[in-house]
Amino acid sequence: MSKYQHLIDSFMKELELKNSHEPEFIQAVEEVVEAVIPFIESNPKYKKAKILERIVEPERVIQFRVPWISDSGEPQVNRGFRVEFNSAIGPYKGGLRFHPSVNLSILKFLGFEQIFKNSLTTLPMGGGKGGSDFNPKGKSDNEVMKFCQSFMTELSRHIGPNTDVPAGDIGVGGREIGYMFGQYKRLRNEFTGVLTGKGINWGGSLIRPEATGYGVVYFAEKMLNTKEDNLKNKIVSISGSGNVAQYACEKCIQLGAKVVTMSDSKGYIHDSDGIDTEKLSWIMNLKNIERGRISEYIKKYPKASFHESKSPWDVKVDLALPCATQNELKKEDAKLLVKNKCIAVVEGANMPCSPEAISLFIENKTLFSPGKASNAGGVATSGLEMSQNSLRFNWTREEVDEKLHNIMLDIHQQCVKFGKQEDGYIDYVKGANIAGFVKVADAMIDQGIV
Ligand code: NDP
Ligand code: 2IT
Repeated sequence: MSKYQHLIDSFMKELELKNSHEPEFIQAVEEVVEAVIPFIESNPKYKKAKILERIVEPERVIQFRVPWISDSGEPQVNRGFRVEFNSAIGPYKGGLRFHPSVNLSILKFLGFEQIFKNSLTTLPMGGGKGGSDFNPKGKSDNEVMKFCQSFMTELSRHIGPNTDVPAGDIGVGGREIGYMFGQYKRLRNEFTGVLTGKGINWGGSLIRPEATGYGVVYFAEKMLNTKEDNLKNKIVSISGSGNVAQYACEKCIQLGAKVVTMSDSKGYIHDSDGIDTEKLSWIMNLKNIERGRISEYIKKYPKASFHESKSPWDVKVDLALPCATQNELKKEDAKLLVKNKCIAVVEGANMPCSPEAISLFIENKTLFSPGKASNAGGVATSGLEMSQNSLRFNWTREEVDEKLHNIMLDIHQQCVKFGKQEDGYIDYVKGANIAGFVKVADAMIDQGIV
């Protein structure tokens, strides 16, 4: 146990009292606090300025009613949110999630993690997150458009290219960003970079759709390089089959690895022959155009199997990339991965591994990267989209990809700087949290008590 445990415990006790109905938020703070309190104890200026106490309070939380009318003519109502968490190093920046599970706890955890992730990207972006408990599944395009327009009618009062720049997340992709951008432009009569993840013909950046998944795999490759290893011929399990999972799979294939699983909330498919480029493009069409279920894969590829209501972590692999959602990989799953000699677990989703699972990886010296480091390529490329919008200029695919690659290497370097242990093991959780914290904390000190 850390000699700082009593300080960590008393900080967490106070936080839990104030946020007792927010388990995900408490979980996200605890990870940061465990890494940062020992660092703060040897850097008292942060303690004196009460940075930790201030950084866990969002600068602003906006909650609003989102009324809309379904195709059958019935009035509907959802809850909309934007958590503007921290603007010390730039405008609030972070995605919007549309999923029935969305509540304030989930958005505060995501907004809080976004502060440190955005800091790690080296770009000037503060932290924010928003969304709604709206469920896009089973809705017509017209219903999704009606919802997005109503959601943006209120959100537009609070955001702007120099204030707060939302993007996508679970349930929010190109279609939803398009409808929201259209409504913002109509209300404000201005064409600005107020959202990222825009279409390529109207201000979007090349590589933004691919960026999170590609970034995860660039980061994974770098982690393996620290062990004089690489992705070639590695067996990989991926969870999820959405944006992050699809492009993580694509980059794994390009770098010579074999991806054997993908999943959705109903279960996972296992294809021991590997998901190749042709199979992946079938999955992309299924998920992005037909909006179908991953279980349909076994009808098309009968040699594969479908495992209902299960996660893929019982499959023996060299690398595991959880790319679906929070707390999808628990202690029991971690035990199986460790037993099966998995070399690295690289988070593509935000907080997919439970704290107990993470402890197990670190105890066993399994390479482990937290999402705030390994999935930062998405928001980093959003930052590049903002720069291109300001310049009124577009970089080529190769230029953006190279910048993304360099940013992921830089993040890796920052993790090594603060996370390398005496025995050479790199504690990426410690490294990412301290590196992300320092830049924001220094900016907060410079800007006074605001
Ligand atoms: P998508 O909506 O494109 O895909 C989400 C995938 O995760 C789907 O396969 C979905 O299955 C599955 N999923 C969602 N909720 C659950 C659940 N409760 N249990 C099991 N599976 C679930 O989202 P993204 O790919 O964009 O996001 C995935 C993760 O990556 C999230 O944690 C997000 O915060 C994170 N992330 C995303 C970034 C981005 O740029 N998009 C950037 C950085 C992180 P189903 O279809 O059945 O719901
Ligand atoms: O979690 C994330 O980093 C995202 N969903 C992307 C945010 C962004 O602003 O691109």
